[in-house]
Amino acid sequence: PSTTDVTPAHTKDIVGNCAETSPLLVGPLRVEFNIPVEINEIIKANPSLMEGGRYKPSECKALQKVAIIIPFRKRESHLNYWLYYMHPVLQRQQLDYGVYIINQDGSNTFNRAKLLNIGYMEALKDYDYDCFVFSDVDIVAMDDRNIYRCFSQPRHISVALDKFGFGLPYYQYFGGVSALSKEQFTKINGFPNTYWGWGGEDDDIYNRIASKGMSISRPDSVTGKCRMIHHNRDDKNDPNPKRFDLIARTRQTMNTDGINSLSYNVLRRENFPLYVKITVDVGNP
Ligand code: BGN
Repeated sequence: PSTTDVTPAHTKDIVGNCAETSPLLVGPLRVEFNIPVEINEIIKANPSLMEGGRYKPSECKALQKVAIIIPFRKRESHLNYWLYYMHPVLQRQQLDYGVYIINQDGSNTFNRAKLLNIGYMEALKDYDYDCFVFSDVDIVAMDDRNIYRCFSQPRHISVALDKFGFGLPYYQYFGGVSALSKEQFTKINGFPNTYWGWGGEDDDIYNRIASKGMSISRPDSVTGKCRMIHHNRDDKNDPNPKRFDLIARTRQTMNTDGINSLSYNVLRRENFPLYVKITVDVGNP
């Protein structure tokens, strides 16, 4: 009993802010998708995580509270790779973060951007997040200096994907992984709910950002290297034939299609050791 720490709880909470650049970063990482990873190994390798894939550095006060939102449907093996590679990276980045898997129920047409809107709403019910990272489940950072946090302008994170030869496919590309502060997200009325199937929703988000006079912040193409897991096209996610017309009209539609018009039903909310999984009915086109 004499060794018991009797420091009053409140005095122990006084820790300084984390540094602008975490001293724990190591730089380039080896990322491969050849051996499957097992969920229990990932849990063992990340003992500091709290239930629901929550983490907060103990050594300093994190600069941002980040919700990582991942739209999802039947990609368990990709999710395992993502968790295996990204949890250690996010902890070295000294983020106060939580991981939200937004699982589209059923087998209707996929709606990525609506799932992202839902993730934003649902994460805010848990915690006072001030930054939202929107990530595809099949993309992993190859350098931990590519910080999964928000910047003074909306951030594009996956700027040098292997599948695009480690560069941008076109200058306005905003797909893959991006980060918006609560303020930036609110300013553009969130993301469109009306893009069913593959393609264009990221371009719509770009249009929203540009129309509000914001610009895109990006890491350099070395820090921004990312790997994508190869896969065949999913069922019920064919290219959306309406996407060309929709992206031509973003400025007319964005004020009435977005977070202010979002409707959905939560079917399940499950707390797993490495993430929160929220299964939702997003409706039909
Ligand atoms: C673009 C898609 C994006 C996609 C990128 C990279 C469209 C809109 C009509 C031109 N945009 O062509 O959604 O992220 O390719 O694959 O299809």
